[in-house]
Amino acid sequence: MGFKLIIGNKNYSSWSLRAWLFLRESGLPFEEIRLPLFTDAWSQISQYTPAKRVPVLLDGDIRVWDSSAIWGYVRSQHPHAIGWPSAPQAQALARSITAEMHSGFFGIREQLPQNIRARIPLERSALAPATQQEIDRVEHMWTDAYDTYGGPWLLGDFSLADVAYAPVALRFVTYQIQLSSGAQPFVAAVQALASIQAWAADSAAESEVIAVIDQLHTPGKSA
Ligand SMILES: N[C@@H](CCC(=O)N[C@@H](CS)C(=O)NCC(=O)O)C(=O)O
Repeated sequence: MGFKLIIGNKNYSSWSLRAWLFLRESGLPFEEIRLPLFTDAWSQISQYTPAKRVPVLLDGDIRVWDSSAIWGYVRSQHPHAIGWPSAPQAQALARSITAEMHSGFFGIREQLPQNIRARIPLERSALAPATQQEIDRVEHMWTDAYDTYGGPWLLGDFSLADVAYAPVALRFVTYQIQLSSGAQPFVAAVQALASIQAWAADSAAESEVIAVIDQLHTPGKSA
């Protein structure tokens, strides 16, 4: 019996994308079950996880939720799935920045929510100071990683750090956040991935709209 992955809307669900991208880039087959957030179908989520969040991985009657738990569980069975660099220094950085994403960047999450098919140009100066600082942090992180490891991905070869930050790159595209030249190669690498292009095409074809996200930066409606 193969894996099944429960995901939310491709357009809006960044954590779903992280689990999906990991499985796709690992070359592991899986069936996709899409439960668009906050629709009638979404109520089925409680059948799959008491946490009521996506993504959830089903492996027969085993259920794993939370993107990082899904990576770890799958990697325990498929050691060649996308993982960490083996060199200690690179691995330390990859693990650290990935954990930083998993447990932080609340300003980016709140003010630049994933909305892959939209283009909503924003000036950095229009964002809260804390969000601007987070964007600066990401920009420096990506620049330093490329300076140190030389690309084509953050730590050289594609790793879980790239999976973690791919949705952030897509947010910068949505909101047309101008990045320094040192941080641009990561955005370009993410956009060039066939798996990301497939996910973006599916996002564009989705009919559901989460108005609070689409209208977040509409004058008079912003938070
Ligand atoms: N840390 C979790 C986050 C999961 C999460 O917040 N998922 C969002 C969609 S991207 C969700 O299910 N939201 C539903 C809700 O808030 O009710 C992970 O890594 O999987």
